[in-house]
Amino acid sequence: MIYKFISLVTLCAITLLANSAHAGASFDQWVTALKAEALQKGISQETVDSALANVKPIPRVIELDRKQPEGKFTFAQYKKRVISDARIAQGRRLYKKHRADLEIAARKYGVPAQYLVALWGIETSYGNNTGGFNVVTALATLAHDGRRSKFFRTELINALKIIDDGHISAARMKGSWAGAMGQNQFMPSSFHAFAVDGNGDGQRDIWTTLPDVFASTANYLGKSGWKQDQRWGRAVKVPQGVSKSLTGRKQKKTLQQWKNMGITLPGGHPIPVVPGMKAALIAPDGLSGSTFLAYDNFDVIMKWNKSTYFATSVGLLADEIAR
Ligand SMILES: [Ca+2]
Repeated sequence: MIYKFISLVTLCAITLLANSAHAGASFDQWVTALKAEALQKGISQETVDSALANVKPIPRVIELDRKQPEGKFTFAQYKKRVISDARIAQGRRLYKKHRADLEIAARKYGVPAQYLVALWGIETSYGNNTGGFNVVTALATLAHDGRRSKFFRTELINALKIIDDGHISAARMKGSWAGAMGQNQFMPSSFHAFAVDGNGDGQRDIWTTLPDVFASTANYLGKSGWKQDQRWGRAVKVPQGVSKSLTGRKQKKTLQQWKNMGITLPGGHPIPVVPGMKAALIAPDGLSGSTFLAYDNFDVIMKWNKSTYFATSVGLLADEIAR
């Protein structure tokens, strides 16, 4: 009874403090309540104390959160930045260099290796740009801030759990300003759902162990419904007269129907038709820009990042890497 009473009081305190964050509760008070919540959720005292010792908000994180560059680029501009010749060349080199580890992950989870390399390349430039922020501090900053407190607070508790499980130390847990971690930029919740131990050492290390990075990415896509006998989609040519109203990811038609409308490969050859297989017509810059038929795997990539620009670029880079 007494325990119940105490935990109820603690809970009320947590709720009060969480709700009053944007009303001006001091950051230190907020951290105190967070520590109580973390302990209650089974994270050890040692982890809570060490990971949250001296944690202070990072002003730069708030600044970056306020000015996200959504919708600033056309797809043509975005693609030029994301799929540079240098990135393609490096992707091909790394594909060869890490072929053995990539193939193990590809076979086990049923996702072709070029997609694992493409995601690695686009997320962090093949591990070169994983973000220099301490994930716990960045997430604490955003969870305290108030704009999306609930989401980031959950991610912060998830991050503490990863540290507590011994996969990485708090100091080495680096990521983006928004808490996306390691070489494939998993949020802590994705880490719990999809990160796997590729090299069998007992740790799921998406920061420095490439077999773990590849296996975790492959597991994410595999569990999200990847169809290994299909591509992501392909570039196509759309004839005059096809209505813009037919474009968009939700409007699927069979490949035969698209073919009947005169859609061809970019060079004018007929598109391959698999009976019953459906695709959506994607035109990120309108029908006068680049156009694509997107298959079911396109939707799987969209689960990773809900952006048509992103999914199309992953597909195109994967094709270039495997070419
Ligand atoms: Ca491992």
